[in-house]
Amino acid sequence: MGGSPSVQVVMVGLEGTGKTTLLYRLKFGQYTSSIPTIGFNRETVEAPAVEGKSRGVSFIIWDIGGKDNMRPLWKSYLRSADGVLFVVDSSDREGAEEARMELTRLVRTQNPQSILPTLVIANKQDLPAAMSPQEVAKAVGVPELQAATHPCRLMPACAVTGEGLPEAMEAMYEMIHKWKKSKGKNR
Ligand SMILES: Nc1nc2c(ncn2[C@@H]2O[C@H](COP(=O)(O)OP(=O)(O)O)[C@@H](O)[C@H]2O)c(=O)[nH]1
Ligand SMILES: [Mg+2]
Repeated sequence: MGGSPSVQVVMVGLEGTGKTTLLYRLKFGQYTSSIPTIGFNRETVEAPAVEGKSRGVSFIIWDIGGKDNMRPLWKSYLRSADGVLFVVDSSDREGAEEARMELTRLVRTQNPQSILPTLVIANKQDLPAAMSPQEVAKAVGVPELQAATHPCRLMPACAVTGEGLPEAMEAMYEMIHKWKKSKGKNR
């Protein structure tokens, strides 16, 4: 086919963590107010440049609603995906346990031979009550997944200002690239 590389990612997480805000921040380069997602949004976005350098990668991002009745569907979206973005509200200490359970479930329901690379985004880092990236990682069980050798990392961000998103998308791309190489895939 040629042209610039394109990867598909599924974005999930509890409701109100900022997924749709993040999607439109990437799409339009500015804050766009959103309404709660019913069903899903799908957009193709160019990866933002990191330190002025663009890789020219495009992401097809599926933003799946986080209401409990949508969660059983998360898994079905994984089939055509190359990676998962799991968005967490860093200021929501009470929701962290539920996020940990959903993240663990999402990883564990996949075939152990082909668990998709998962990037946890510790969003809303701008809020004074936000946990540090290290605290979020611990709260949602990232160290446990890494200890089980699942491809999982965490990056901090603020979807409203876009801070951290270029680095987060770069990390997601690197994880996918590495994963595809290890699986001998070049889709
Ligand atoms: N302070 C702050 N608010 C955010 C951030 N990202 C999203 N929000 C707000 O969180 C609320 C839920 O966002 P939304 O994108 O609809 O969440 P979704 O349910 O995960 O799609 C909205 O009021 C957003 O403006 C962020 O990084 N910082
Ligand atoms: Mg939404």
